[in-house]
Amino acid sequence: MKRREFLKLSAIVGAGAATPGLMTGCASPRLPGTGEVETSPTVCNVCFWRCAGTVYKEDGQPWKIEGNPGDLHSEGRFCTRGSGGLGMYRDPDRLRQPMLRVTENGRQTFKPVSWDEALDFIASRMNGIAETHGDDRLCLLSHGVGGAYFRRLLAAFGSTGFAQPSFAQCRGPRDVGFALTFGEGVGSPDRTDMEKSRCIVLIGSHLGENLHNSQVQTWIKAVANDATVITVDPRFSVAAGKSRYWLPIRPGTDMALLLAWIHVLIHEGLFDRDYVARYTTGLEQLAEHVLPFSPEWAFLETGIEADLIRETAREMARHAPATLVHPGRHVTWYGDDTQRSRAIAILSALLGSWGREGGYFIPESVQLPGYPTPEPPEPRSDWMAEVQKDYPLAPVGITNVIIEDSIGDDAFFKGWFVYGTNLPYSIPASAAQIEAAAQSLDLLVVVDTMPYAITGYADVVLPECTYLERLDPIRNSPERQPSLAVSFPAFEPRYDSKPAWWIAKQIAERLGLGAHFPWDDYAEELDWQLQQVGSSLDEMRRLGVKNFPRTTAQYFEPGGAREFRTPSGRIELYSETLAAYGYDPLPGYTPPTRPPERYFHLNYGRAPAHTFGRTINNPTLFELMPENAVWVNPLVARDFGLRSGDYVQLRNQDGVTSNRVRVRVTERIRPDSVYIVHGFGHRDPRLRLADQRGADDNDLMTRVLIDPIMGGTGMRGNFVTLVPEEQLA
Ligand code: MGD
Ligand code: SF4
Repeated sequence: MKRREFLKLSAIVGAGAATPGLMTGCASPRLPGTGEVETSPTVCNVCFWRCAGTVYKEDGQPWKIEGNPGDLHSEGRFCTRGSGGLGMYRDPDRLRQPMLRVTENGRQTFKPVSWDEALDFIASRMNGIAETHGDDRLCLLSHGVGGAYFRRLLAAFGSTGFAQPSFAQCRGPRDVGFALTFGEGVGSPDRTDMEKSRCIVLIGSHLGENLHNSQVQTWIKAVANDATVITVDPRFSVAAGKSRYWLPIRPGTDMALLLAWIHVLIHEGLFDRDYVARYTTGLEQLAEHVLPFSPEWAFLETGIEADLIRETAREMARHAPATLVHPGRHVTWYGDDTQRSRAIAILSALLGSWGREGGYFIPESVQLPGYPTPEPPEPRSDWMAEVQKDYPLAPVGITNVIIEDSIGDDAFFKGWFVYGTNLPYSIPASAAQIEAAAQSLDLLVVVDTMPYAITGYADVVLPECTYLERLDPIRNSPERQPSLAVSFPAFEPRYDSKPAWWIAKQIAERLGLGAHFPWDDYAEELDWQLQQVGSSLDEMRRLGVKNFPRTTAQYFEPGGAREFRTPSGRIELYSETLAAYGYDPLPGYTPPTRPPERYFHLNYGRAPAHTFGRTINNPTLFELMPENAVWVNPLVARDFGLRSGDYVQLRNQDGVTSNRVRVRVTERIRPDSVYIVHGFGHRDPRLRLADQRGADDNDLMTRVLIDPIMGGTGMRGNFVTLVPEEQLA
């Protein structure tokens, strides 16, 4: 028998029949304002931007959530998704009680158990792993604020293995590429100074569909102030519709455009000479390197007219340094992503916009001390040196590499804690590897609010309560204006769910590590931290958000000297570090593979109503967008005999086929590509709204282009064809 059979929770969790009102979120709407209204401060967790807001209850019942007007980080407003946060609390398909994998009558199944039983099991398996393999063999795969408590728990135990998909599946290449150039990354929230930009270049950043709230608001302000927007996207995105220039680039050729822009700036002498001389190193090598990459050469690769490449480069230079070449966010595309991010960083340095008004500002957060806890033990091994030895320039854990290194008897990792991340739907082509890892691991704990696919591999499933029912770590985002925000529970936890801090503390106590959580209630830790900076939990309960004065400059001192955290102390146009590790010290161009006949680039992105797959079952947000559609150019539609509203399946180059998905015929997509919104296509009856709705892009990404510098999973090298409904078996 398999060590772990994939189990669906449906038979066991027993949510009962769906209550129509709860499922759709449209139970007879109450007339607001007629009852007793109570409010409590919150920090939104529908995505990880962490906007501060207020939860309103009327007669003890959930009413609405709004932005906190005092919060500069969210500009006082919530986005579509944040406003639908109550749906997470209401979702009737939530996990309800701890579940333990057991074998009954020769078959594996999940059994509802008490918290004590579940936590005792985990502690005992952890001790078993420590005895057999060592206390350094556990790792945390996490996405979300509550991961911090499990990180503390595992570090106290002796295990520091840790990774989040936000690195290797998302923004890792830009953080590494910018750090190699400027000595520091872009960070999160992105330090883009768009409100003051006079020219904004969006390379596949589909702002307006990508709703990182305050970022979109500052971009809209720039548009209203008549800033020039140049959008590079094979698709006519929302951002393209607001732009002076839309460059419908051939997919995967952005590097050619970037090199041509750098060529124009250098060879027409349009770069910021003073800034480059004062702060950078490597201009000569760069100038020689980009000599062949003329706009005429780039036209043949990108399909963008040479004159338009020159004109847009001159427009960028005209507004510099208030020109923001946006770094992108989800940038794991074609496997050359660190180098493409380097090219964006180099372009920004030539424009003199790093550290300058209208370009990239210098962020500041509050100097908030951590709560005093005992020093964790020195880990007995350096897991990064062992597991990630092929990627010495990756500063943090690489999810896909950790998964690989959990397979087989010789694997380094023997136990996983998975917090708030549905791995098979967030890491491309990972299902088989996760399945293989599940056969090797001695312990797999999943902590989540919902019965996502990853729970099917777990030994133990622990139901966390939602952000509306718990205290979370203090929000202290690096921003223009330092501020703190605290999220208070607006409701008691539903069912038998618990906050992650409680879960981690209970496990720690069973392992004799209770000193690392030295309080009865997490509120004590938060209050202590707040007191160190002249505030308190009581004050934050009144305010929700507290702004602090800046103590450092927001931009470089004009004409001042500056030390960068690179080996040379300067901005490195030419990277000695890359050269030393055997990589190209300057970004080069590799043409992407073209789709086979009657296949198309699989393009994907976000939609305003959803946060990847995690909100599709949210009853409120589901109503706004219940399924995705595949965008198809009219020429392609005619060729395949399709009309808007028809259903097709997508089949990729390796024969993997999606759920059925509706066609949307539109000129807004190039004929060599199709486009779907990411996050749909769940296949689990336990998610009663999301199940079988739309197509899953992740499943179709079987060709993964690994970034040789930081190990990220390039996802845009996949092709699909359309299988009309009548051709389906
Ligand atoms: P990407 O997913 O990288 O977007 O958002 P972004 O970083 O802005 O890119 C999507 C865009 O890239 C699409 O418009 C697509 O047409 C274009 N594109 C595809 N191929 C190419 C190409 O070869 N060249 C160029 N130039 N463009 C191309 C992701 C960001 O969004 C992230 S990482 C997170 S975590 C947040 N998630 C999120 C969400 O889930 N929902 C909503 N509503 N907003 C979100 N904001 C954030
Ligand atoms: Fe919530 Fe939207 Fe802010 Fe994300 S951007 S934290 S979903 S309000």
